[in-house]
Amino acid sequence: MKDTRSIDPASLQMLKVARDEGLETAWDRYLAQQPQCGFGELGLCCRNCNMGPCRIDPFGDGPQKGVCGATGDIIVARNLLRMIAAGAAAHSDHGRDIVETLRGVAAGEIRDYTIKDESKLMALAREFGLSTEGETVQVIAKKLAEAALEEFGTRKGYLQGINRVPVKRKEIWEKLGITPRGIDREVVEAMHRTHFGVDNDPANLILHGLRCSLSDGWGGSLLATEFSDVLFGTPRPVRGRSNLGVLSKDAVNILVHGHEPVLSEMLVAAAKDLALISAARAKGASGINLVGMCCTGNEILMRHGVPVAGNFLQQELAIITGALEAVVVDVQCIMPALGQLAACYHTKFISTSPKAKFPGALHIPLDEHNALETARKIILQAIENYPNRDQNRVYIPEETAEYVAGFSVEALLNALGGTLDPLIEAVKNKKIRGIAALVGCNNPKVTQDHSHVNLAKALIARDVLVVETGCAAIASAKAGLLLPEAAELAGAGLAEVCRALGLPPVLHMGSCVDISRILTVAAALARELGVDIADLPVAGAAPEWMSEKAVSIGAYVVASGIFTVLGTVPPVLGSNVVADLLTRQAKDLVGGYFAVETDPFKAAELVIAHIDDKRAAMGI
Ligand code: BF8
Repeated sequence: MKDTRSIDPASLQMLKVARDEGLETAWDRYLAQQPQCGFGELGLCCRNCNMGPCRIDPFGDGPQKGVCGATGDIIVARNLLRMIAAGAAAHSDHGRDIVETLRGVAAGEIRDYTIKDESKLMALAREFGLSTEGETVQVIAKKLAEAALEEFGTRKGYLQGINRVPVKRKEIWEKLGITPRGIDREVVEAMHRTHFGVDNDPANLILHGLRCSLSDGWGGSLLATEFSDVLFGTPRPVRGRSNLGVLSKDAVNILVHGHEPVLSEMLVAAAKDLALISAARAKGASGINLVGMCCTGNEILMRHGVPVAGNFLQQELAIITGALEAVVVDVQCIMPALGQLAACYHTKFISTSPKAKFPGALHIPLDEHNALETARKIILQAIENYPNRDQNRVYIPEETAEYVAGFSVEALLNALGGTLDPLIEAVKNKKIRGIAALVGCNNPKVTQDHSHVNLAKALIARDVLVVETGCAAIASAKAGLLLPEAAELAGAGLAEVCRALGLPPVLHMGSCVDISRILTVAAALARELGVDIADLPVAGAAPEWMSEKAVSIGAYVVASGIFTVLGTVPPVLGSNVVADLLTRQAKDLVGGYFAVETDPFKAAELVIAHIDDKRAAMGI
């Protein structure tokens, strides 16, 4: 019988190895959870106070109210707002860490990093209204970082990032009272409103969810992206390889997994250290092979072309290759199962963030003030571990595919010759029908990569330019869609544009916080055309999403005016009121709205119909 857990041959091979070795993965644990809690699936259980937990009977026979009197509509809306708040907090706390690193570098307290993109630093300083005249780079960087830290608890009215959006969009947010004021403030207010006995109006709760998510997209995520570019360099097109076949049979394999580039940048530098390479050789290895996974993988892939071993559902499979000397993690999307699994092999599971400790992990905290030394220490741990590898248990799938990544806004503009005009022209003359942003995770509820790859293929075949981030982009990398040669899979118009500009039809724009790059391009296109973002022939999709961060992303993309298709069902179906708000009323309120479609081919039709509607409305 066909194994429907993945379409990725490397993953399928590793799942066979897992079965033969009697090892469990997320797919097994997902099966063991069946049937999953129906109340939870519908969003109808509430644990917000200790009179509960309460749950609402969706069939109408049992209780229709919690002990406090909360209806299903209130409970579903409160639960969704908490998901958004958690997702926004994760992205934004990541952003804060990057800003604080820049502040430390500028103040001379952190010495192992330098400012890699001074012109971006200057551009951001101007954007923040800071005077740069006669100031040193260090002073400007310090002022900028301090101004950016203000964004988290600002009292000046609203977030700086909002100034990027067209006036029409700002007016919509103002009218609805959802202009984000401060990043931390919106998250705190979300928690306050969902505390017992505060906000009990589903629409009011959802509107704050939109505001909270906007503080992520146009705040925390935007700062994470922009300040990472300043510190580590703005990505430029770069070639590399993807999938588990990037692991080496004879080198010390180190997998970096998580999200923040602060440590992974140092690991990239340390892995080139000749003394460490010699130490690896002295242990019988051919060298050091640093590879990435998930979004920290995307960060170093975008800036250095570091190989990416896979996306979210491959984190356990990478360990099961038996070829990893170390898995090094920081924060987010790291399965707590990794410690126990690593113990079945010689693999060292190393956690590095004081915020994220795991069972079975060796904790080597990253000290930003001594970051290179921390990175060297971690790499030495992996080198020391190489002789413990049992080569008889090593199985590395051969699958790899080349990618071209690194499409920051600046790189895209560069490819277009310095302005958005060629892109606008191509859209106007319908060589490019529209633009779709495909983002998000893997989820064992659906076949790994199936929806990502098939949705991307279906869209490019119909001349929709696809831009991607996160695990969606890694799925496309593995499927060979991030190469200029993939233009042959595109419709005639898109293929012509790709060939003329040397671009792939699917552009990798970075990690999940880098969806802010996509927002920036959408806002710039709208401003150029004198329209609102909601008027553009643009759509979003999260075909295999699973995390709370993805809920925040979906919310800010919709609140920014962009129609978004979800490929896994969000826990809101317990409330017709909330489902109707998200899938219908949102269109009138903010221009964007959600659809849920689990079939990627049907999802492609929804995206294309939306794009065609927008084209017709614009008269193009
Ligand atoms: O932030 S796509 S599984 S890795 S949440 Fe996580 Fe989802 Fe992957 Fe990156 Ni984004």
